[in-house]
Amino acid sequence: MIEVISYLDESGQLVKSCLCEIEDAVLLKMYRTMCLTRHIDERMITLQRQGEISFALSSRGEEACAVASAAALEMCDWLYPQYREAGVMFWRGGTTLDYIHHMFGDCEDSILGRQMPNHFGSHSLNVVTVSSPIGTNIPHAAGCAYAMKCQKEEAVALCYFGDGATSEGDFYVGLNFAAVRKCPVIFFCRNNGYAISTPTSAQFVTEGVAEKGAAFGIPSLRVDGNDVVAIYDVVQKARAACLRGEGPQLIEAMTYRLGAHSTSDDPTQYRKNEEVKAWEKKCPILRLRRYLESRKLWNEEKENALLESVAGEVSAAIALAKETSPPAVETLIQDVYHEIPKFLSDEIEGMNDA
Ligand SMILES: Cc1ncc(C[n+]2csc(CCOP(=O)(O)OP(=O)(O)O)c2C)c(N)n1
Repeated sequence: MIEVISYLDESGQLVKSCLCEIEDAVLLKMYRTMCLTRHIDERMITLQRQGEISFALSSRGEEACAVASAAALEMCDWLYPQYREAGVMFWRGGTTLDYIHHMFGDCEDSILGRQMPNHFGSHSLNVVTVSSPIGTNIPHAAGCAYAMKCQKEEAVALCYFGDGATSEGDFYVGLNFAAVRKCPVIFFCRNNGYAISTPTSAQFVTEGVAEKGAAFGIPSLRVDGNDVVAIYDVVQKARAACLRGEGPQLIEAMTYRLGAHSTSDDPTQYRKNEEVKAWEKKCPILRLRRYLESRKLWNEEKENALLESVAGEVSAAIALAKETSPPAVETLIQDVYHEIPKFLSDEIEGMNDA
């Protein structure tokens, strides 16, 4: 059985053996970023139900994976998110307003509504745009890491994916390439128990995903995915190993998807409420809050001020996005052709005339 590395227990106390030290400012920024992510997710689901946006996915319960891992890296490192990693955008300085414009797919969305909601990305933040086909980001990240190795860059790529992505061929292709070429890439799997309605028990007979990394000769470990301290520590160590030339590293973060897969899903059809309730007690945000309180870094007053400021920031951004026009029809084919074929320019003209 592979051990699950965990430093912060459910009551927010650090286990004695923990040697990882994280600066207070980093802990507080992680907490704010996780709270912001959760609040935005909740508001986006409501907006979808109100018909304001087309679709929404949430990282409820999994916020620590994105935020603590991003916190352990440097800005020069390239990130390849799946779609439950909005927290990396906020950690790296992406604004609430930019994110909400993206969720609306309006003319201020950096990708002009040409992707689904939650398919964020940012060139300036070194975050590669989310790709809908599951698992395709895995060989992309391996290739990026190989290029950085060839160019002798002091940076790594980190690729996020769910347990479901490890049932795709791209997972095996990406891991094997990275292992053979000793690419400086961290494969970060959020094992949240499900690929939509398919539980991990129906996907593989191993205990989890770490065993699969070991099969490629990749150092692979399992960490508590709701524990920011443990995630920060293992990602920092994995980065150092990559930069020492030790090749790819795999981290399996054990977590749970507390919400539905997306606004197109009803999880009551395939899992029991007791299972969800048990995981709610392991909430990564609550656990970090208790730890901050035990270190006298947090209290009720600060909590209320934070929630108020986050709610205000998000409401203001939503109000602006509601007033923003959709992208111009021409942008549908912008950046695709050197010379736009006549049949398409005719179609665009027809749509504009309609
Ligand atoms: C190649 C491919 N097959 C199927 C889908 C449909 N699909 C979208 S998300 C998803 C589940 C992915 O599960 P997992 O990787 O565990 O991530 P999670 O949603 O649990 O975070 C599936 C099957 C897809 N987008 N791409």
